[in-house]
Amino acid sequence: MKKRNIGCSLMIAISLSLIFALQAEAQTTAITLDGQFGDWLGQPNVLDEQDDAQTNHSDLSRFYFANNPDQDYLFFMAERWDLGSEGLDLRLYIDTNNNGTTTEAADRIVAVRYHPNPGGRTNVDLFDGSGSFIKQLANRMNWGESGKGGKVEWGVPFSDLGIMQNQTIRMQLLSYHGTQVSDTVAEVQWSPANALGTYLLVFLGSLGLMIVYHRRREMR
Ligand SMILES: [Ca+2]
Ligand SMILES: [Ca+2]
Ligand SMILES: [Ca+2]
Repeated sequence: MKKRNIGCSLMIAISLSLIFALQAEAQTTAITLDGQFGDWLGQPNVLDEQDDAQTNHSDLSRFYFANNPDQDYLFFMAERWDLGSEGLDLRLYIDTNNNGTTTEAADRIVAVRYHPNPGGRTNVDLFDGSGSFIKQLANRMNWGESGKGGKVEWGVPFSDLGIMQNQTIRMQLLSYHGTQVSDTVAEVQWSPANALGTYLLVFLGSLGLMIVYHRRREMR
């Protein structure tokens, strides 16, 4: 019964996420990496439920993604339920060739370390799917909320991801408690270049559902 309830709540959460994502309109402001978050209003996002993580400070609530017109750059924002002063460790797994696995050299892992004190300090490192370090994308940038914070934003150039306009990718955001996965947001499939025009395709695939469901089962 408990497993069925988990599956049911996941379905509801993901359905709500899809609604939020499809509500995204073209009338949004450009994203700026500045530790301010009004620019994310109306951008596509995925909802994640509360009290499903290993710790409160790593319990994610939303994952946002966007790109600006005429800029080959992907922007992301993570939000947690707890507005605390503790740090937040994130990994964004990007299946760049959209084949259902994130462990290939062509795939990417974006590691984000955010600490509200001092000043919402944020470090971002880029790895390929096999775990090999590629480059540092940010060092002590003030891209997160300071004080008691819950939000952090970051960006990755298309060139560092090895993707082109109109290329469909899959993404999944995880938070960590030490070396263990703490929280997992539903997988998103995205064609970033579509955000430049009037049509944005956001699809939460059945594979993503399976991955999330099984990872949560493993956590219990
Ligand atoms: Ca901003
Ligand atoms: Ca959560
Ligand atoms: Ca792949």
